[in-house]
Amino acid sequence: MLVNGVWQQKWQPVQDQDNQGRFIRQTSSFRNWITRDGAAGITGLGGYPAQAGRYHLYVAYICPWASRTLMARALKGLQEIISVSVVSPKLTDQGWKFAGLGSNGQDELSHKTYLHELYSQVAPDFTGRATVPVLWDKHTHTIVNNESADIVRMLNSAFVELVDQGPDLVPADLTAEIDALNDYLYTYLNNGVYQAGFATTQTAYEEAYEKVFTALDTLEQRLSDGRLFLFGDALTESDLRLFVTLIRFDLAYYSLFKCNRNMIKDMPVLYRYMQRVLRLKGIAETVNVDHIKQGYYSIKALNPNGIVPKWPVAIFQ
Ligand SMILES: N[C@@H](CCC(=O)N[C@@H](CS)C(=O)NCC(=O)O)C(=O)O
Repeated sequence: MLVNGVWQQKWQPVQDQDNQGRFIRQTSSFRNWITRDGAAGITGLGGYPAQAGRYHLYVAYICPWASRTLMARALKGLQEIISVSVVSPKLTDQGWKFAGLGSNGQDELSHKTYLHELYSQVAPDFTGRATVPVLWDKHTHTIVNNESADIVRMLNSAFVELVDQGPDLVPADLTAEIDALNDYLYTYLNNGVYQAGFATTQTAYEEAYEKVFTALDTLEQRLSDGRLFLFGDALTESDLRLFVTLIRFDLAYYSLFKCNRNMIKDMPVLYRYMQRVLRLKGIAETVNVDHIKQGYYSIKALNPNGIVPKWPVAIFQ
């Protein structure tokens, strides 16, 4: 992580923990908004109007938070409007490394080697983790936002005058229910699996494990009335949040994070639901199984020798 803009080598014991060994995720620090006309958004400064070709997303395919921004970009037809760089899947001693698309392995856009260099360029005294996703403004060379929840909402509504495509992921009449379900999904499932994986006490692990499987059982039940998606026949933001965890579950969370009561393939309703979302236009391109495997099993704190298990499971069947 960065401390006062300087990279610290001892970053791998991932994130923070409380005195019971529970994993605590860092809160995001760049919270500006792109809006239709550049007016200030919910949490941040204005000055970021929706424009084609101006913004860029830095993502990792392994990262569920980054992947939900990629899903929103695909569903809303913004591939030509917002460009993307994908970092290398394996976490290095200096965090995320650009995938070397430009000559000499540097990012074509920033000419940097590591993501943390982007953070310290923008905020020379930045203290915190250099996380993906990063929404970057190519005009002012700055980070607009590094909170995926905000980015998904911006992509849902800010660009509609440029491209009016795809579902409204947060319809006004469902916003409160979506927010409530999102909170539940985050606490019990999206972050729950990480809390199981990064727990440093048996109690913290078992607490997280119970949350994860309580959520999966609840969702299996909710979806078993024949509905296509969490809120009925139309896809919403909550579906993006559920999908990103489901698609990584059998590949990484079941074994590496010890969420091993059962796999998603053993939960028929959730498995069919996952395949349904995966088949939506543009979604399969946001899932890179090889990156997911390589990336998770490169977390040294959990897997010091970096052995990547063999997989009997084909999630695209
Ligand atoms: N609140 C952030 C969380 C992002 C996050 O935790 N990203 C992870 C990858 S899944 C990361 O970049 N970790 C690098 C680190 O912790 O040093 C969001 O949802 O955008």
